[in-house]
Amino acid sequence: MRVFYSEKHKLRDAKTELHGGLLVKPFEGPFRAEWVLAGVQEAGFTDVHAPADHGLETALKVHDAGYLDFLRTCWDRWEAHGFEGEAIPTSFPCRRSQTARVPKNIDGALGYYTNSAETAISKGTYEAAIASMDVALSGADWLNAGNRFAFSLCRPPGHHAGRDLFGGYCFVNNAAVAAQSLLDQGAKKVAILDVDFHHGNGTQDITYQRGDIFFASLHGEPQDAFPYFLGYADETGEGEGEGLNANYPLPRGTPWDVWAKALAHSLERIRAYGAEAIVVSLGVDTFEKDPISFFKLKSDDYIRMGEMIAQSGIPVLTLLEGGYGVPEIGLNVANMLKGLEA
Ligand code: OKP
Ligand code: ZN
Repeated sequence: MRVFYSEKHKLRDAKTELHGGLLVKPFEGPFRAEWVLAGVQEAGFTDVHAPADHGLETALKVHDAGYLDFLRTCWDRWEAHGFEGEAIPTSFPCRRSQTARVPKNIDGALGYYTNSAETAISKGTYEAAIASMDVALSGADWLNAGNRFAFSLCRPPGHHAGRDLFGGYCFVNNAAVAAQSLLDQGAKKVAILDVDFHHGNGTQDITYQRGDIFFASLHGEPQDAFPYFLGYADETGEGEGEGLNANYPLPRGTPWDVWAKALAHSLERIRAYGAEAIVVSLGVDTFEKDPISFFKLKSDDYIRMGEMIAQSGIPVLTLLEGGYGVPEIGLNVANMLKGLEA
């Protein structure tokens, strides 16, 4: 399997995350990509390629143009305003104060374009997010060329980024952009299978009304887990997307055998839909030792996860989403890829 990776992920190196009322060192940092790259190379996935530049054409089909421009200019505007810390949003268009208007003040624009306040925009964040998207798009190109598997080592992650929203450590929705590329290059129907511990609220936002993308997500139940406001089982899609959104909220302590039943069900739905490719949003924060999550998967379970997904017979583009804190994230990703090729 070909692996895509860009050194430019290092440009995303925020100093702060708002967590528990404190500004802490972010859970999502450059060390994650280093651990994952080391893990996959140790496991024999050594065919590592830098991505090609793709421009914004595909991104503009799933994201709002004003939003991408905001991401591009945010840091310079924030600095020019005279703020001394990183760009953390503090004021939001919430219930009964919604507006279609984007404030011209950068502090206001930040709140307009976010869905959560833990994620600071820092110098270099945009460049890293675009490189991460290029990593995803190069993986999609590999599938479009007729190959069965690719792994895109995306960092920063993408699945919480909505059409015009950042948050949850995400800026550009790499999975949605990759799915769009697969559709643009000939597929009629694709699936995004989100196995990160957290619900892919951004991906759901982008795909909810679309007939050409089936979205399935297995995640910690929103009553008890970030992102809290989406991810319920009764969210089934709208319009052309009616029936094409499948959420599997699961409780605290969920072990592999329970999780795997939900995976089997989601794969059955994806097969029945007739997807010609599966984009897997692979977060390994389902691991028992993950510092911010509450499932109980073990390292060997990721092998079985890959095997089950490959048994669908459908080409698979795997993208990195979350997975934090412990070096085993490298082993766990490598195990999933080994399972795919088994
Ligand atoms: C991103 B991805 C820790 C609490 C969690 C944000 C979690 C974002 C997860 N401060 N808040 O889905 O792995
Ligand atoms: Zn996650």
